[in-house]
Amino acid sequence: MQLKTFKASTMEKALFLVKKELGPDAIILSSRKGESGFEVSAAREQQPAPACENPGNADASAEMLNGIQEIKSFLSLLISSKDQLAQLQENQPVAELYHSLLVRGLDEKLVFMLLSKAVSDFNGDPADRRQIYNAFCKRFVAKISFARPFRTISSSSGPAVFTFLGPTGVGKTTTLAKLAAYLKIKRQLGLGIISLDTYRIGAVDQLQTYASILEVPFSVAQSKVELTGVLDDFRHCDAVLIDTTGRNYLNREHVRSLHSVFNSAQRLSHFLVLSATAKDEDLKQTIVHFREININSLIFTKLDETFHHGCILNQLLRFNYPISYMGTGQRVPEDIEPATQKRLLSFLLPAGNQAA
Ligand SMILES: Nc1nc2c(ncn2[C@@H]2O[C@H](COP(=O)(O)OP(=O)(O)OP(=O)(O)O)[C@@H](O)[C@H]2O)c(=O)[nH]1
Ligand SMILES: [Mg+2]
Repeated sequence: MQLKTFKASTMEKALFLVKKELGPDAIILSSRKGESGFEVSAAREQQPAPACENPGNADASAEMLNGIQEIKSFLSLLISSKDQLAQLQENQPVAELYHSLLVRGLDEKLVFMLLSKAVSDFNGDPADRRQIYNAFCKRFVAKISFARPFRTISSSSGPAVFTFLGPTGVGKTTTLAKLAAYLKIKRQLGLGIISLDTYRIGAVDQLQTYASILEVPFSVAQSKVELTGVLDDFRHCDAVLIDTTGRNYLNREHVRSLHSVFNSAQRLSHFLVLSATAKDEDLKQTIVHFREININSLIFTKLDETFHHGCILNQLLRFNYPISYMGTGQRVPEDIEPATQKRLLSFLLPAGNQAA
């Protein structure tokens, strides 16, 4: 809606200015006679933005349309199931659980859908909070998958190559170092480490330091061609870990330029590393942008820096990506753990609150 006030010496002149500037569909909101003449406030609906040839803007429009579509589908879900929603709200244990899950940062729509299904398991029979919670957890775990990306590494078929992708400062390099230590020390595998991050000052030194502590060969590549060459140098390794530059991946162009570095012929497993402290909507958009790259699994870091882990669960429920690891602190190599069902369930409600 575009709003404007017009001043003229007569009402006719003021109305003429309104029509001239806002067009014949302008709506008159108010008119009054002031000391210096007539004042008319008018409005008109904003014109839709013209179709745009810039691909960045086209992406933004597509995203906006997706967002609108999502709101529409949630509204129609709410309308079509309003009786169900009322029932959920009337049922005290269900309503309590519903609100506790929202407080933990879970998405309202996802909770509503899972909880409605959990309640439907009881066919109208009364159920206490524990029974409903258990039914909810059953539905929840059925939607989440886990990846164990290093389980199948074998030296016979050439190196297994893993990349660490994700936004700035989420812990890509630190996570790579933690997992490199695990592969080298616990699994006794022959490793190679490559840095593609020549963008940030000090990034190469940071990773090189970890590589030399672990006594793992290290190389830097600045282009697709160089990466192919370095991977060839590491062909006798069991596994190769590749660090990448952190960028603002809310900008889809950055994902595209990252993607262009990888050769589609190379068999790469991509970890998308995300911070548990990021906002739900930003995580969602980042994952949407990474759809162009064949993501193998998600890694969430900085679990220790937040009390509410709902945003992790939201992404796992929304997207089909499995979760592999979780970073729980700054210490290398200690602060990392494989994601498990038990641990994710502990994020739903604080212990002690689950059975109450
Ligand atoms: N608390 C906490 N800090 C972490 C964790 N993982 C990494 N960090 C810290 O986050 C900061 C950034 O870590 P990096 O590994 O450099 O992050 P990055 O994604 O490689 O950063 P860029 O390469 O600049 O995009 C460092 O201070 C790490 O110690 C974690 O699980 N918990
Ligand atoms: Mg880094």
